[in-house]
Formats: sequence, structure tokens, C-alpha cells
Amino acid sequence: YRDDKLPSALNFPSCVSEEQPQLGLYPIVDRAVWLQQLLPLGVTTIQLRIKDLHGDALSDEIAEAVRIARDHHCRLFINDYWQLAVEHQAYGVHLGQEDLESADLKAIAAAGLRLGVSNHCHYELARGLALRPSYIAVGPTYATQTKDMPWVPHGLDGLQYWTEALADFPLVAIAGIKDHNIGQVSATGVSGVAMITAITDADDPESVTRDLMARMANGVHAS
Ligand code: TZP
Ligand code: MG
Repeated sequence: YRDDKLPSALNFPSCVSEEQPQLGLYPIVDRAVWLQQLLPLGVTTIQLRIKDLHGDALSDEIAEAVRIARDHHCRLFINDYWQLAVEHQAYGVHLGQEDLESADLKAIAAAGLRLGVSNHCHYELARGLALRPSYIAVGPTYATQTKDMPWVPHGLDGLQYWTEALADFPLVAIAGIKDHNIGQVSATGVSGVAMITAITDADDPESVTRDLMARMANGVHAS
């Protein structure tokens, strides 16, 4: 990593408010049509993570997702494509550590977009936090097949450590989170719980999403 390429003292807007104090269930999806399906259920944060479109098709998909998210007052983070996120005035951008040097972070902040950053260890967390992002994602919480993750899962103890170390800063847990562990994950005090396959591979994604939101709320209250 080249830290000398990173700007300092950026100020990204907050992604939590009095009306929406937590990020909540945070589905990660690859098409705008998922927003049409999930946002009416009350999902308040979502990420569009597209890996297989280019040019106009990519731009149109992002524009469509921004429109749907606006209609539902949902916080939409665009993965990777920060220029298109700025162009279409998305709510925010999500970047991995490897994206931080090439993205124009100043332009993202200047356009008023929020920033979420992925982190997998202490070093990355320090690097991510120095940018003063809107939220920090930490993973892998559990093992996952969805993305190559060379890090040892940190589990609930790791999450508990991060939530205490970072106090009120919004944290998002990711990787391997399913219906059977989401209650325990949210009980650690994380603001958001991100997941892909628990929702996108479900036979009935809508009922699974409702169930996950209910389990998450119970986990928070049980802590
Ligand atoms: N980043 C870290 S883990 C992951 C991403 C995009 C995939 C998580 O997917 P799943 O299916 O919820 O384990
Ligand atoms: Mg990326």
C-alpha cells in the first residue's frame, strides 16, 4: 500500500442520523432490480456491487438504483465506481483498501458523498480511519465462499473488540453472516450487518430479508 498517495483530513458526511441511527441490515446486490424487491420491506442501507457491466449498461444500472433508493429514502452505496456515483449523485461510495490510492477521495468528499471503507486488520483500520470515512466495514467475521478472503475470520470476539475500540463510530460486519448468526453479530454493537448470499441465494429473498431484519433487531435488544 502507498500511504503517501492518501489525502488527510477529509470530512465525509455522516451516514447515521437521529431518524436512522443504525445502518441496519445491509444487503449487497449486483442489480438495481434487487432494490425494487428489497427496499419496500424497510431495508435502510444497501450496496450496489457490480462486477460484470461496462459503459452505458453500468451507468444506467447505477442511475436506476439511485432513483429507487431515493424513492425509499434508502442509503445506497456504490461499490468501486466512484465517478459514476458522483455523476448520479448516489448517497455514498464503498471502497476497498486497494481502491483508496486510485480513487479521487477529495472529489468524493467535495461532491458530498459518504464513504465506506473495507478493513481486515489493525493496520488497515488505522489507514481507513485516518480518512475519516462515514463508516468502516470489518471482515471477515466468518468464513465465506463469496469472495477470496485470505484473512482468518475474527468472529464475535473480534467484532466485540472493534466495537469497543471504536466506540460510537459506525461499524459494518461482513462475511459469512446468515440467519443463524445475525442475532449474535448485531448484539456486539455493530451498526450494520452486510451480506450477500444469505439474501441473494435464498429461495424467497423477501421473506428471508424480513426474517433477518427481525433477528437483527432482537440481537440488538438482547445485548
Ligand atoms: N467483502 C468481504 S466478504 C464479502 C465481501 C464483498 C462477501 C460476503 O458475502 P457473504 O455471502 O455474505 O458471505
Ligand atoms: Mg473495490
